[in-house]
Amino acid sequence: MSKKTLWGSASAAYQIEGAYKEDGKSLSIWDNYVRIPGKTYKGTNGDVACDHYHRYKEDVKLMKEMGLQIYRFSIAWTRILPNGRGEVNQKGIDFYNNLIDELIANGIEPAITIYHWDLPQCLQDEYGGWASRKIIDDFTNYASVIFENFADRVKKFIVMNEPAIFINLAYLLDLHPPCDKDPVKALNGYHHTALCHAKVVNLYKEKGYDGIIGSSIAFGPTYPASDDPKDIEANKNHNDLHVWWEMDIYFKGEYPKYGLDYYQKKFNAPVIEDGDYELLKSAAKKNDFIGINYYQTAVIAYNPEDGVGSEGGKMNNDGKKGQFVERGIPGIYKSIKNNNVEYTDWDWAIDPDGIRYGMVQLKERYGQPIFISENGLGAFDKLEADGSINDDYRIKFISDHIDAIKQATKEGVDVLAYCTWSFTDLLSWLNGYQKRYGFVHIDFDSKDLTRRKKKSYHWYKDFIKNNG
Ligand code: BGP
Repeated sequence: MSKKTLWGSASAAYQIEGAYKEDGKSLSIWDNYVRIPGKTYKGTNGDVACDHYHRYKEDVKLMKEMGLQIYRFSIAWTRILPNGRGEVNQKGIDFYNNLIDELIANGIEPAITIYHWDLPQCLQDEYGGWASRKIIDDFTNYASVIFENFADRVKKFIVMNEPAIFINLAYLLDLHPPCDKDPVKALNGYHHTALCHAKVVNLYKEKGYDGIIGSSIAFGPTYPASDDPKDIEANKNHNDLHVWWEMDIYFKGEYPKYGLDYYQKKFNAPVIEDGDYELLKSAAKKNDFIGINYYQTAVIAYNPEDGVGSEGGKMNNDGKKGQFVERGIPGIYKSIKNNNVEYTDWDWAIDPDGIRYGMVQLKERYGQPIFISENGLGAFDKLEADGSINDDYRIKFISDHIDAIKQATKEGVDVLAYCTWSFTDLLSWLNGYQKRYGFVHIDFDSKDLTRRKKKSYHWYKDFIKNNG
């Protein structure tokens, strides 16, 4: 393992901060969406969440005691620019300044995610948010406010978190705000995220800040279902429509040809304006790392003309295992169950070797260092009568993935940092508080949101102490 790999954890503003309308913060699309009946598991929301806004010192103290080397968190746009643009809210800036200073004082490197899904509602209302190119100027301005205020002390920036997830769940699957099903908006929206990333990377470099910058993609490597040439071709086509589609435009500045032909023919989208490729390519060259959030792999098979579509079944957001459904594009591909691996209670495939396999692919395709910005296990944890939480399954999950990462480094992959998802338990967007990821248990039923160290907390602490 490269000596410089930093061991850390990650979070996102909406999932931990709470204080959803305090100190001048305006409402984001998530603050409103969670109030629509039936949208989230049992109507859970982030109004209070972990109350990290008021308790960040206690959380940082726990990080320090663990020996965490890097902590990735996101900025809530609505805290620092309540109108989306214009007047800066000093109280929002103060909160993040305090958090950054507290981290640094405790020997933990802060890493900022600029956008982790909580768009100001006012920009959604004004011009339709990500569906409009107007987002580009507002986003770049928002990023510039972040750089001006925090880049003196923060040296690692992740511009976008999982753009394909927030776009596709909003514009294809009706599962994220603004729930506006329209494949053209999905394709254009994704293109706009890439343009925002590119503008912000260029801005950061032009201003000469002395840190590194990239974006994080939800990376799910895939295997063909068999050695049948039809499955192998289906897998290749799937990746050109999704996996490489999502990555190439960020890290090469172009779309895979098969995917572009398919989407242009079918939807006449995305709309690519003069100068877009130039911008995207110039930023791809300056990008410092590829961020990946790795949870699982998929198996891809050929899908006959009368086969499954992208609809059907519901998403497992209650943790009742066994709700996996095949989805795909008739005549092209479908994703099927992997019978060689175990699944979590939320039907996510557990495949540690997949992260090695995927990172080696990324090294060959892009040749850039990798920042693992999320990896972790969502599970039901049991709080024992004596206050202990014995999450041996999480220890196994994380240590198996770290072993695979070590193997990848032997195969030449440069890993800058590894951040688990997550440090404390937090709100899972659609799955409520019962799907837990943290090293630190939070008793969401108790009034004071008691923090307790899980068994995995002590394990990761020892692991970091011994440098892996
Ligand atoms: C990623 C998000 C995180 C986090 C994680 C776990 O997609 O970037 O914010 O939520 O997945 O997902 P979930 O909470 O759905 O289990």
